[in-house]
Amino acid sequence: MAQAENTVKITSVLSLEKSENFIIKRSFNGSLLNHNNLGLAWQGVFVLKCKPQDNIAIVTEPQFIQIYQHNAADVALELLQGLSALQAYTSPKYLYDALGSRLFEAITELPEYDLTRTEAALMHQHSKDMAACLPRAACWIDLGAGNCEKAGRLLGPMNVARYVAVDISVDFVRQALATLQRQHPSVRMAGLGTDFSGGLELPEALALDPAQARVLFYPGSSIGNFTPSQALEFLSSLHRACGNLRTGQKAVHSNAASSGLLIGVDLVKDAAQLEAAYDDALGVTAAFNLNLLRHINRLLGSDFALRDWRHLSRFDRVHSRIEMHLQARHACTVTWQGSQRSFAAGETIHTENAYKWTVAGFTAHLQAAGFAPGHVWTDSAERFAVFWAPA
Ligand code: AVI
Repeated sequence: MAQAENTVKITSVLSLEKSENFIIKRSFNGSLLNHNNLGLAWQGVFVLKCKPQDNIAIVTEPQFIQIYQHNAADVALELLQGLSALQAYTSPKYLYDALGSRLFEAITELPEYDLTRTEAALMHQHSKDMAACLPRAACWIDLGAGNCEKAGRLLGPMNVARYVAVDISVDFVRQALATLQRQHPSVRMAGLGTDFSGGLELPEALALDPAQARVLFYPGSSIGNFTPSQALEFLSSLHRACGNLRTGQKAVHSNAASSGLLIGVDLVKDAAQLEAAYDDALGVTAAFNLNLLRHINRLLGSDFALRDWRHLSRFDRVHSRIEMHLQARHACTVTWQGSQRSFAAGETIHTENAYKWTVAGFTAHLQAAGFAPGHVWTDSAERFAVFWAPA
């Protein structure tokens, strides 16, 4: 019996019925894949009859951990602080309710917004080169994973052994992770719901192996939505997350290449091109920005009228950033939770910054955060860069 368990080759299920003379008995939480790649959920002890030559996949279900808990009072306080400031502002995270996330996906399809496509092309074009720089059989930690599409394309080429999809809610990654798990049965997967915008903390519950190299994956130039000082703090937290969680020391890696950060960064370019990317002809970015007011109305019980506001985006060369604002079309008063604010015609709410970096500037920032010099890949027009920064 024990010998039988050890000798069965486990790859993918061809048939569960045809075999008679072989039995595997295991206790686990997981699924079996049938030949259509459909998972059958199993829990507890099961007995499976098959022959040694049968190909069988035993796939554990992804682990799901939810840390972030929505606290309505904290959210209201944060929003009220920003909306009451002399220059009203809101955190860009409030752009992403369910509709906002869909509108952002639509933005990535726009001809004016080539950031996502350029990054995907770079990853594809240089995947061999990247695989040579990055640690093999590593644990990939995908920050802002969403539909897990970007990392999903790299799991095979980069020989990923473990994959952790991080987003504010595990519900955002649940479906995608289940699908990915079926496609990559040998990769151990987890979904982590946490708000990492203030710095990444990896919980003990993940039981990460300190001896396994880690690749922190942060594509999409979301780092551009942090100010440079916030970005430095955030990158420093990522540098710490490359190390040993329990002792606070660097992990001991058996792999030749060490842990590090693989990050996509949008670069400074022509102002007209940048402004078009954040104010497209179809008005999708305008809808994305205006939708924030609906989200705030739900969170705060406020009465923003969308028709009173217009989308504004401009490139600020001094700060090297696109600024997105919502501008009052005329004088209006907005009320919330027993209070109110009047906005003069032309007054704005600052809703997002998207910093555009130079290769030299971002390299220096990575090093200030503790990363070692690594590698950078850019497209021929230097519109976008992917950095590999070893810890
Ligand atoms: C998510 N983030 C990188 C996007 C950006 O380009 O700053 C968000 C966005 N805002 C307007 N368009 C896209």
